Amino acid sequence: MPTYETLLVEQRGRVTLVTLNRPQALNALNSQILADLLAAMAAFDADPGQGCAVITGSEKAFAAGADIKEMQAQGFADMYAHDFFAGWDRFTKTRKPVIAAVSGYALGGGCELAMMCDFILAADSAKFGQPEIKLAVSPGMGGSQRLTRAVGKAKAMEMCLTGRMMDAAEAERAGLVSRVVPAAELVEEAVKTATTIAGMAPLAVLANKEMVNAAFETSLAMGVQFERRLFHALFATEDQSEGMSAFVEKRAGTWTGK
Ligand code: CO8
Repeated sequence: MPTYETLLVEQRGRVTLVTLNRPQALNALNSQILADLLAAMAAFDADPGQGCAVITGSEKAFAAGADIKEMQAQGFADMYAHDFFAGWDRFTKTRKPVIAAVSGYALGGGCELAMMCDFILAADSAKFGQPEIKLAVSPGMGGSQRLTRAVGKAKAMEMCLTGRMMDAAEAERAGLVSRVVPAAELVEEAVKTATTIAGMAPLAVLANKEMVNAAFETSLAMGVQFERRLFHALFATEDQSEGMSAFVEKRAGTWTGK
């Protein structure tokens, strides 16, 4: 297993558990964390023994934003010439599912990273916010778009314009997180959920992720068509025949990933 400067990565069966590890900066997302996360996600995607990833932070902070100290001295020319933050788009190209397990602060880039994952499990201590406006900037890693799609215009606009935080209960009501669990059980629950996903037929997992994501990029008719074609395509897999035979024969299916 490679080691990373800013991450702890361990494999729990078919689940890759990635812990953001810059405690001195409340896991603020600097260029090193981005480089490490991209490398860890590429290794996860390429490993046929791994089926689902969990990204978590510390009890106090999932991540308190992009690294303000790294951005402080930058001007427009540097930001534009280097297309600052564009690397995060590569994170969203991870093909296998990634769950964000959020405890404590998920602010600015931290909230945006959580929203780049496929879904968010929140500890009851979680706090979500886009406070960039207080620094006289704005979300820069997709927050204005993903938050709006997740919780609707009213809440997204209020949060971006005031920088107010949402607690876990409000985030669940608003549809930002899939579930809230006690903080002490967060990582265990996320790994359990990831283990369930990693136990499914691998091609069906990829297809399900791809079609849900298509809902954000297409019209309803195109999305329904895309879903149906992928559904048809799954009937070309060995695992589809195994899955349906196993059901009829009242036994558990075993998957080949083919
Ligand atoms: N960047 C760098 N360092 C940070 C960050 C951050 N985002 N957040 C916290 N830290 C550091 C603090 O500076 C402090 O370091 P030190 O001990 O050296 O002073 C250490 O982490 C601990 O933080 P605090 O002492 O502040 O801890 P508290 O418990 O008092 O407060 C908070 C916790 C409320 C989370 C507080 O740290 C905070 O408000 N942090 C900043 C939150 C924020 O504004 N996040 C948004 C950042 S901007 C962003 O994410 C996207 C910008 C998009 C720009 C677009 C460009 C293209």
